[in-house]
Amino acid sequence: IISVAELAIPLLLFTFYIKAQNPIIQTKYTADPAPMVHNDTVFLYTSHDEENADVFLMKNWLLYTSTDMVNWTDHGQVASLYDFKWADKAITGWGGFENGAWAPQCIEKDGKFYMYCPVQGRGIGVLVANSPYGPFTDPIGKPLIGGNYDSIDPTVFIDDDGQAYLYWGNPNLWYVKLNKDMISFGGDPIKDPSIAKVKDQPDPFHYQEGPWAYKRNGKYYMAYASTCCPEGIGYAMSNSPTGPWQYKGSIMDGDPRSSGNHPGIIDYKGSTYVFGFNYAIMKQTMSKHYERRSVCVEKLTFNNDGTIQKLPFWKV
Ligand code: FUB
Repeated sequence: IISVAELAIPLLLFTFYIKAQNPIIQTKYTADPAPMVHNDTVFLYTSHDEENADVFLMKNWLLYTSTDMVNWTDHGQVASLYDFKWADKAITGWGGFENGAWAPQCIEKDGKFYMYCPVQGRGIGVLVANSPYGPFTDPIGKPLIGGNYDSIDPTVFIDDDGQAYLYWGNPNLWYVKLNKDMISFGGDPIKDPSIAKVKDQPDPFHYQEGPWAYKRNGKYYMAYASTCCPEGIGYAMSNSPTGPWQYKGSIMDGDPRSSGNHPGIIDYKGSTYVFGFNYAIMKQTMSKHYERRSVCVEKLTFNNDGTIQKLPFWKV
């Protein structure tokens, strides 16, 4: 008969082995994780902070894959700013062209992969591919969402009835219902007031940017980079994908030494994971606004009423 101690040691070792070491990507600077589960594999699309930046230097989007949430295969660049011919290259400064490949998200529908990409300052574009690895091309040749709608940080969600929603924005949360083709919509974008910061009101969990739509047990969740700055990860819940959203609290507070954050949530092999980022491998002598970020991941635990248990922040 095996003793409890004999059982406990391999169990402990196994638990240690399967826990990812954060940051999970340490060979490049990555931010704005957008995980997608397809055919038992996690496809992790990220934005990419380059060296030599004063603030943001972001030209392309990267892809990593994993089947165990511990080992990640680097597939390199999956798309870039240069895939959008309409993106004006003449702009310089903070909004300069090569500072623009901000937070993307990719989703599968009917065997095609749609990647929504902000070109900071110019709008949100969409790319399409027949494979999650690409090659991705621009099917419409213009921004899907023009530049006048706080147009960064798209998140896309397809409900059980097949209706797709695109949300985005900083400092406001906007959304549209996408048409079946995933590359068009009717009417005007709608601004959601329900989780916006109320001017001059203390409110630690208000929506700032980086929305991520997610559904579990019939309840809709909107996770987002909350407060500013530092940004933690907050979340709100609703009975409908179009809100109104109700603040539920903080999944993770912001590390005081960091600046941003950006959630991505998936269910995979029986667990729910939240991705985000920290500044752990940026040189400690750099200020937090030298954006050299690193994607991290943690398991989420839900309470019986669907609310989420708070996690400690990823230390810088
Ligand atoms: O990575 C550039 C921007 O910083 C993202 O679009 C925001 O969500 C924040 O992470």
